[in-house]
Amino acid sequence: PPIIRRADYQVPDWLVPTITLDVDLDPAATRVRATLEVARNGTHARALVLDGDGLEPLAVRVDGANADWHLQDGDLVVQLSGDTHLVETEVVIAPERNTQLMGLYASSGLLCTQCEAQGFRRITFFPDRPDVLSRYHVRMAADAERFPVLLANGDPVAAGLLDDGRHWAEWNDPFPKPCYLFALVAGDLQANRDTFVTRSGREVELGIWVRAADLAKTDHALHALKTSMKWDEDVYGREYDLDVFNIVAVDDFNFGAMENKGLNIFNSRYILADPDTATDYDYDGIAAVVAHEYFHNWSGNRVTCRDWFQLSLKEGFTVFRDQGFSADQGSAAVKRIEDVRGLRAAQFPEDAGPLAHPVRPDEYIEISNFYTATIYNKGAEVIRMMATLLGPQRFRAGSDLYFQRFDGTAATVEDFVSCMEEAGDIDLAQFRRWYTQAGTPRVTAQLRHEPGSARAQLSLAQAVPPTPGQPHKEPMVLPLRLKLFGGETGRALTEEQLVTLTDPAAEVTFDGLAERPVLSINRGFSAPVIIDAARTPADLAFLSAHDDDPFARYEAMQQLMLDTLVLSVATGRADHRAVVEAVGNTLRDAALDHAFVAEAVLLPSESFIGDQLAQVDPDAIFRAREALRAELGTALEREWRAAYDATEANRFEYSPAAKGDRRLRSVALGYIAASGANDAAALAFRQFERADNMTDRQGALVTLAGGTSDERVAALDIFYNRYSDNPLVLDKWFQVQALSQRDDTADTVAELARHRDFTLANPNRARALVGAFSVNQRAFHERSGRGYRFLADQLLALDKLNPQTAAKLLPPLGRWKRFDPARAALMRAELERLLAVPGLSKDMFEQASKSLD
Ligand code: HT7
Ligand code: ZN
Repeated sequence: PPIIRRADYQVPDWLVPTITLDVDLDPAATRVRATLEVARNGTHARALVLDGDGLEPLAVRVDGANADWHLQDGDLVVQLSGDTHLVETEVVIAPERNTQLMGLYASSGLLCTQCEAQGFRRITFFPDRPDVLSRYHVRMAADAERFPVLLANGDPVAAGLLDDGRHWAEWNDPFPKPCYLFALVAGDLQANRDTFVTRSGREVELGIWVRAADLAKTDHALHALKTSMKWDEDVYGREYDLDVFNIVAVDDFNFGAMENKGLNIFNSRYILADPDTATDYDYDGIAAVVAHEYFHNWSGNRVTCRDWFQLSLKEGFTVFRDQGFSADQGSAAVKRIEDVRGLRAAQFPEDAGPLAHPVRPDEYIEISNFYTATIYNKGAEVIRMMATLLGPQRFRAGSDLYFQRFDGTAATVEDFVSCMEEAGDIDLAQFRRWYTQAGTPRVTAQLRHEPGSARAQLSLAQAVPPTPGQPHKEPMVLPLRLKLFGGETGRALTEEQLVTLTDPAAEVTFDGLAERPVLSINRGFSAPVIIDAARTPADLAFLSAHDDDPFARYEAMQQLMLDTLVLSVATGRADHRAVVEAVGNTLRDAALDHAFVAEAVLLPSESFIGDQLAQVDPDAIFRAREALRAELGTALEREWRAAYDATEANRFEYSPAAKGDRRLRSVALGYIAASGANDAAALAFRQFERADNMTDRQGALVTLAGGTSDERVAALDIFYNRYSDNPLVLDKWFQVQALSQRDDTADTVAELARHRDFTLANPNRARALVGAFSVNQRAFHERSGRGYRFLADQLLALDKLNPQTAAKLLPPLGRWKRFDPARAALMRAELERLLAVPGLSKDMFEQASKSLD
């Protein structure tokens, strides 16, 4: 398959100022008539090329007459003589046979679209690129009984009945948009409605559209929508611009959600919630994704991307915006901890592996493979660093300038950075390397203290590792927030300062320090780097108790746990004393909020421990981690039980404090079970049965599912029977088992893949079983290699239905270089097996071939 290169970008030959779509909807045969006003862009004699994917033109007319056209690799090539023409095309498509879930497809009885990145070309012939912006007028017709609701982008214009049991509706979107933001929905839906009055007085009709039976589960999403609309006005000065804003929830969706102009389409898992079926994690995810898609109305829709290499322009910025929103709704420190944990779990391994790519990539084969943690989460960290360097006022000025200057256009990362530079009066020339160089920088920090002269010297050095195609790296701009604390008194010895490392190495001197200082560095995770600061267990334990930045306290505890575990994996000998003491101190500190305590006492994941090692030994890591868990459980059993009892609630409430209690309660339960206490399974089962909410119920189920008790089987059966008609909760049932630490998880997962409720056709279900299993380090890397075989088998089956979702599940197989030669050979063999299959999608080809390098 061809490689698309950023350097080859050319402006479009033809623009399409307006498009009228007439869509006669039917699941088996939908007729799409498109009328495009086309305008030659510049002086050239090139034909009009309209992208098409699987389309057959039934008619092509230019200015009302039959046209001179041909098909080339699925695209429609039309010879045109003048500078402006009216081009009409007609095609018939079959949404019910669309298993890729790109373009127009059917999901649980409704018809909906997904066009980002390149789905519009599966609906009609069009220049499917984000820098062609058009005004859309859409007329659709459908059976009135099966599809009583007809929605599209923009504002509704007119609607009426036809005489054959069908009805029609017309929608008009006044804002020019790229075709990836086009959407329509037809279905038997009901709306949870409300209004929002913008700060300039525009009244916006809001609607969250779902099946009637799900209506009661939409209040949280609606509340999150209104809160986000207000937040974007207050924090970024961004106001909504249409008279309606609709969200539709669908069951089959390749991603989390989609920001189509005025008509967001969501994976139902990011809309539907009630206490009985959704965890706090689900509730938080819903608010974050609702906010994210809403924020795209400005960062993505009003200002869009020139080409797909600029994807992080909208995604990195919008993630940064949604992170800020979520931080403002509860504990900012806990939110930062969660975001950093996510970055380390998903983005750091990506940056260290064969699929590493810069935040602004230089080339791709299939763009949907680039909706990655690097584009989204590292992209957000890059924006965060600019915000740190500029400070809040100048950052806001930069954002205002960007929105004002590029409103209604398709912009580049360079445009964004230039606005920050201009408004911030700052030189970001070297900083731009964050967009061009892949790989996670590593910073070594060494603090030396001379008591005699009361001076401390901090030596900093940075290195960016080689990544595919980038063997040599230049130094980056690394904003590091740091502070010194007195090792004996615990006093702050300095103010927090921002040291920006730009050279390969630098020295920072601190005077007037009679007391031995302890270094707190990269506070708030001010730079997305790996810090190697060689601090003793005692100093880390000290910081975990005394640092005045909660994030830094968490970091110190994590580092202490990591150092302990890495040593124990490497030497087989374990000294758990410092961790036990530090965790005990945290548990006994009554001033700490429970959500923070729950985060702080969690051990690093097996994968993250593996990331610290030259070669991953999954069994040794599992043993070392379990041993520490057991010791923490036993040594602090009194504290865990106290925490468990103190966090019992009478009634469900969704508030930061109640969420923190539930989180800590489940963590405490896990440690009580790890201690081997006789009553642990009974305790978990009691929690499972008495819970009035899914957080507590799932927390108990996770603990039981990892053990060998009789209660485990009972709880899994009860859970299944209770929720067998709720697909989102059944996903949890599959996922909990796929993540289990039991010895027989690989067998269980193979069995579950044959379960009557398992299907690869639904991406959520595929991810719940196959995706979860492949990140279960111990089970997936079982020495026999059957985990690898299982994944490859599932990928091959899924590739035939939905290549995009299949390709996104492949990366765990590509981590073979990190494992011992026997495992590496088995993993490579599966990648080679995939590549040898005739008809493999280009999505899978790109992921598998790059993973073999
Ligand atoms: N911008 C949206 C991306 C998206 C997507 C990409 C590939 C295939 C399917 C997709 N559905 C949605 C989501 C977002 O970042 O807001
Ligand atoms: Zn997004």
